[in-house]
Amino acid sequence: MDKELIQKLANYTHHAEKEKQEIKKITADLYPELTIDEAYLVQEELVRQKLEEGLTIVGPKMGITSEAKMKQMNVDNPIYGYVFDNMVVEEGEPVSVSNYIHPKIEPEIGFVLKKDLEGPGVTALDVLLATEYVFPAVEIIDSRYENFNFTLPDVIADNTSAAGAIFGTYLRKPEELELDVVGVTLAINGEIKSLGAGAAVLGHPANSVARLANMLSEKGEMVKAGQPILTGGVTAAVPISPGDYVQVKYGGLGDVSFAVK
Ligand code: 0L1
Ligand code: MG
Repeated sequence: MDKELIQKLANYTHHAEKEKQEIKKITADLYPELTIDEAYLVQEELVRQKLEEGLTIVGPKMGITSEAKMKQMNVDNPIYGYVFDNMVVEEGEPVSVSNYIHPKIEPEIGFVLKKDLEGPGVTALDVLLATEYVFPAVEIIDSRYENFNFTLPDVIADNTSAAGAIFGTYLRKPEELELDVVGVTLAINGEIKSLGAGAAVLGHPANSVARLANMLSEKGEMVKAGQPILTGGVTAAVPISPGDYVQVKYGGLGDVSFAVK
């Protein structure tokens, strides 16, 4: 795959994100043979373009972390992308649907490490020992592709649908709770829309951070201390609309609430 094509595909998803315009998936006809490795090259170029525009990376995010989603997409590995500074919504601020194409929200468990983690061979125990604190978070995903319809390479080239993040401020040491049995409910206007437990994330959210460290090691990178890490959806993603009031509760890990306008 030559540099020109990588740039063309990164421009394609990047432009759609900036213009909030739905696009056909890359594999529909632009480049049907896109592989996972090539898709990460496109993602790297997209990240490079964003950095060149003056944006900064806040932290990495994991996606496709539930067994159900992995089976549905017929893959063995989750995927990763990046949350940028312009995606962060401060807790308490409303989420404005007009900033997105067709946003959905996912409750997630976030980690902040006190030391860098470099794979290969990183385990969940290594992650827990390296963790400064865990926190509740909500990710806003907004695939740039029509109807959230994509293959795995497509979504990797679209920075794994990353569009927004609300980082809750209720911080806990990982030893203070069992993250696999943290129950999560997501209610909109008082009605429960989805629910789950931390174990939905690769059996335990620490496994997700370990997988991230091990995947990043394949390109000589590591998971860095101090960055918030989104480990993947604990429940199914739920669409949001103006007028919604969202309340997400995390057993033993606080809550995150916000209005949608
Ligand atoms: O964060 C996620 O799990 C989303 C990954 C991309 C899949 C999607 O957009 O549904
Ligand atoms: Mg997510």
